[in-house]
Amino acid sequence: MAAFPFTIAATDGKARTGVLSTPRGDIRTPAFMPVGTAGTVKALTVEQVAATGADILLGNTYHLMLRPTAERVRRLGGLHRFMRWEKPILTDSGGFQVMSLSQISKVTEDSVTFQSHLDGSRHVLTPERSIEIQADLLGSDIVMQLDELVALPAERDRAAEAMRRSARWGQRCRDAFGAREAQALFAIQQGGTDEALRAESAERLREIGFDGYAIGGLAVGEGHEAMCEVLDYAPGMLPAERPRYLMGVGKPIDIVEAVYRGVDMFDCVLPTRSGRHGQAWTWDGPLNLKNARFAEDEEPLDPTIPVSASRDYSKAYLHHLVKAGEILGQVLLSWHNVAFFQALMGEMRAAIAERRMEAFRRDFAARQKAR
Ligand code: PRF
Repeated sequence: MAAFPFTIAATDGKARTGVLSTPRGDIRTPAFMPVGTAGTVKALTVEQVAATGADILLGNTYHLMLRPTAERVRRLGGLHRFMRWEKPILTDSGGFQVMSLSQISKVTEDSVTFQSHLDGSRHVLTPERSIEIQADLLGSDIVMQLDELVALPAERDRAAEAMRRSARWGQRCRDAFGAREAQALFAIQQGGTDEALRAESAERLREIGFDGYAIGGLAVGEGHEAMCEVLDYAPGMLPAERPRYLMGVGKPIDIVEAVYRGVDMFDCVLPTRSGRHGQAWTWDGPLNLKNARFAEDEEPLDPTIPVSASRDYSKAYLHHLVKAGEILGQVLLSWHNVAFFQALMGEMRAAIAERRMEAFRRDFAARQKAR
């Protein structure tokens, strides 16, 4: 029995729109999950995040286990209560963050050992410990399996080894997770840019059986074209009746291309990170609010997006805040960007339901390139 019902309301080519139902609320797909790494979507209150229309946030095992520790979050009532977000949370398992953030890491068949980027202290993550942290201590709604990944370009043997170890860790995560009514466990496909390795990964994971399937190991330096090539075949290797999640992606154009190819869920730090650096995402591509051309531009970023950051503040004011290094500039641009990403997902859900995804994709790509 699948933990969370996933209802596909409409398809258009390979693209799908539907709802993943959880006890904490519905997730409309295609969905974008703002990243709340350390128990906060950086610079935003949960009320501001909710106003963007986000149905679900992402949290990180790696960061929370180091600070304030998963045990402390548990004592304080779990991650939802701690950060005051009552809607669904998906947590990443830690494998990717260990590789990208920790000072030293060593992977064996049993575990990954790493040194904290905060204070150099030594920590161990096993598949079983990652599940305990996510499911029992943080209280995540969607738990990700622990995986191992390699930086691209990788030797085929290295990519194969990491993919097979990830599949074995997937089985250990499945066993540790057991059967739960109110929480779901997602697998992570690996295999680099090799079609046969991706197929083997998908087959092993399908055999184990999960509530959803992620595509991992992309957006790690291979470039947009190479990623799209993998996305031409990878989603189709995963069960059509369960949600497919492309981890850590991406730019609006990457997300549109992935939805077109059958992906249902996304997460990325881009809207908040670029907001903190003075960048605003729009239908006409990214704007750098530091640019002098906005100094006396009285128009808002987008009057159709239903948060004040997008609708009510002038670009001239945002330009001033960014130039002056004011913290409110980071808040408003982060807020606008998260709201823009939600608006983009909403437009794609409508385009798929109305069977005009092909035209949406073409028009979107043309407008993003305009600048
Ligand atoms: N695995 C995990 N988290 C991730 C990734 C992955 O491959 C990626 C790759 N883009 C982002 N986040 N566990």
